[in-house]
Amino acid sequence: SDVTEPMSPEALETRLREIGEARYHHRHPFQLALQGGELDRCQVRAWALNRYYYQAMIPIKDATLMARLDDPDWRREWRTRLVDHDGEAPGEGGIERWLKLTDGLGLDREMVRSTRAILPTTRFAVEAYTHFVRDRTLLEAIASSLTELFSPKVIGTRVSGMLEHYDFVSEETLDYFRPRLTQAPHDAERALAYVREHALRADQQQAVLEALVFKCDVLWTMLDALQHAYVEGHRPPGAWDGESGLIAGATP
Ligand code: PQQ
Repeated sequence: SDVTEPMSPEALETRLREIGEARYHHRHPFQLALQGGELDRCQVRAWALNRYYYQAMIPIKDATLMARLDDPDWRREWRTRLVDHDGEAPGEGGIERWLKLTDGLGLDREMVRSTRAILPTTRFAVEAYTHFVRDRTLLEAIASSLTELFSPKVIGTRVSGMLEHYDFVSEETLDYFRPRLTQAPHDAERALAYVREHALRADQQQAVLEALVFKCDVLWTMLDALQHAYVEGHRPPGAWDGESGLIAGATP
């Protein structure tokens, strides 16, 4: 229900956590299949290939957000997110570690980095996130990162499930996720502190709740696209064919 009277920061946080419990991608059928060992190697590869685009765009999203922060203390804090993903030197950072995952699954690096074989829905969902952060208020932009409050739990379940069920993944190939278990809680706590401090009016609190719903929808939609294309078998033209090439069809 809509926020009509301002809530306490505690009550706002409770509402945010309820949204995460109900709408975060830990409930998505594709996530359940991934962690439950129900996917084949091709479907796991499709997940890693598509999710690469999210990883690649996160630092661009965070650079856009940082450019709007007029407080040097907050910019300094937000900067660590860029370093986490881009590293301090070539060969380091989260994007590089994601490529180790796609390497480990036997995907061609050039194909992955080009993003040309990802699903159109993946592209649209990730772009919607970056545009949201660019176009909405700074408060909404920061609130949209709050899904990270819920990521350590889903990452833990995903990693242990994948290690248990798939002989084609190892701890080394899933190395991407290890630092996230400390980075994500830290980042989410800071974003939550910002939101609790700045969302004081009812309309601001409503906007914050809607920003989190929006972001849950981004993540959910990315998994819907994988389910449709690679579990139910409705691959759109131009999407990765499950082996090495693309479906026959015109590419730009
Ligand atoms: N979310 C952000 C963000 O919104 O700024 C950055 C990240 C996430 C990551 O770097 C992640 O690795 C990540 N991973 C998961 C996951 O594996 O389930 C979820 C999320 C998230 O909740 O948005 C992120």
